[in-house]
Amino acid sequence: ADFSGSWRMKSSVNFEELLKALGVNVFLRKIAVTAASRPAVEISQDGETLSIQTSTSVRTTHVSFTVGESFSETTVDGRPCTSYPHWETGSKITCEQSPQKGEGPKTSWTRELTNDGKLILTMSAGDVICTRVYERA
Ligand code: R12
Repeated sequence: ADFSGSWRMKSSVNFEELLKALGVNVFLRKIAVTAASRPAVEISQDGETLSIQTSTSVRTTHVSFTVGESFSETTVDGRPCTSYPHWETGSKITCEQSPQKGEGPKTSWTRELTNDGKLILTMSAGDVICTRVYERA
C-alpha cells in the first residue's frame, strides 16, 4: 500500500470523546476539536518507512517511522509514548502505544488505505474509538 500524498479530512466521529477519555479538560477540548476539524495531512512513504505531518492551527506533529520498528511519538493529547507499528493487513498499519511515564488509558492508532482510495485513521483510548476518514486532496 502507498499512503503517500496530501490528504483532506472528510469525516470525524468521536474526536471529542477520545480527548475526554484521555482526561483533556473542556477548555482545551473545544480548542482542539475546532482546530482538528481542518487538518492538513501530508504523507510520504518509501517502502516500509512513512513520514506523516499533521498540521492544525494550534498543533503540528511530524512522525517518521518504519513499520516493524518501535519509535517515540506523542499521544494525541501530547504525552510522550513509545509506539510499535505493524502491518495488520497489507494495507493497514496498527500501532500500539505505551506511555513513557505515568499512567493513562491504553492508546493506539490504525491507518488503513481502502480499495476506493480513502485513508481511515482510528485513534483509541481505553474503549473509546475515534474514526477519521480522509480523501486525497
Ligand atoms: C493539549 C494541547 C493541545 C491539544 C490537546 C491537548 C490539541 C490537539 C490537536 C490534535 C489534532 C489531531 C489531529 C489528528 C489527525 C488533527 C489539535 C488535545 C494543543 O493539552 O487527524 O491525524 C496543548
